[in-house]
Amino acid sequence: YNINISRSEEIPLRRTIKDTRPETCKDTSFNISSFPSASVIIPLYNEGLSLVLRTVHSVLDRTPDVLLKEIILVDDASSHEDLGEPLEQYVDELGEKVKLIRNFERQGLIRSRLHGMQLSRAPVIVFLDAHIEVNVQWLEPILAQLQEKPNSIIQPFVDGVDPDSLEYSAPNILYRGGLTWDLRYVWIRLAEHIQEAAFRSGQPYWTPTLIGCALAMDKAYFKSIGSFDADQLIWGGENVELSLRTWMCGGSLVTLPCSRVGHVFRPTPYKRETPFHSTWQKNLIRTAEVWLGPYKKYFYSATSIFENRHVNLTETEWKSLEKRKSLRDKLQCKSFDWFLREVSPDLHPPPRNSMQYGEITNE
Ligand SMILES: [Mn+2]
Repeated sequence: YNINISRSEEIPLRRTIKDTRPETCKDTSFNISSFPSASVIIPLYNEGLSLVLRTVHSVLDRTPDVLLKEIILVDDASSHEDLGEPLEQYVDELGEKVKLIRNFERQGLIRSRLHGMQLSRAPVIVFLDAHIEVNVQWLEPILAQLQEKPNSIIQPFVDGVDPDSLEYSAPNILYRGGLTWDLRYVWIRLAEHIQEAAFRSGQPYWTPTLIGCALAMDKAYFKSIGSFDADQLIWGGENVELSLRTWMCGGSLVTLPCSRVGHVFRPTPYKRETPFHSTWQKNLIRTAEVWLGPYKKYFYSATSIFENRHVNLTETEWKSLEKRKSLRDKLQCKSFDWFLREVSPDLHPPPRNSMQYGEITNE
């Protein structure tokens, strides 16, 4: 599932990319001396080496030195040989800002991010996938937003990088992140007039859910709302859990049209196996149990149509949910009902007296 390295080497690890920001962003100047610095945390698991290096170089090249505390690469026990010694040697040559730490055993994306965060030294943290290229002046709008509203979690505007040609391109629409009853992230196209206004002003706009490949936050705030659920497994659903928790517990999620990062969209090994592999499914069960309240029945109805419907939590896993429930109570978070009404009106509950939930397919 990795991009063929020899082919992608033809595109240099450091390159000029298309500045996809709305025009208005290009005139903005920032008083960066007042900004906090950021630690960029990048977990990787059997990623194409050139993709990892392109991610790292893009951050080094397009972030003011004074704002970048460090880049922490967290290798999640990859088995690819070029992520061993060759990566280590390369990282050594990049100077002391770039660090490489390794998990002895596979921990998954979620715990790798938490591991990186524990070692980070800056007040702001940015989580990036290992197949990203950040664009011009990507960090400054994030830091400005966090300075103004520390209780927001930021999603830069996600552009696309083509998995075959590595061509960088912006989608021609603006979107918000939405939600389905089986707790998947979906793209919601914004109304034309909202898109136009956002393009014209470059102003931040809110989003119900995060896509997950790039996110930034004030570390103290992130910890205060329970960072990630460390009992979630490997990968999947952590973006939805964090989204619901942030909104319901008094924070907000915003997307910044002026902060652009390109993400390589491609099938991941996980997604290839089944749309809902069992660890992802378990993570979603955790999310539904803690955050959906009486609406969780719709989640269970919606997921029963998928292959892995027999997935269940173990007794220990059920027990570990208590920590998250008491966190929810301690933070006095609002109800899912409130979330539906105020944040995600696009997600309609099925009619109250409905008898079946499913889908119709053509043979
Ligand atoms: Mn990704």
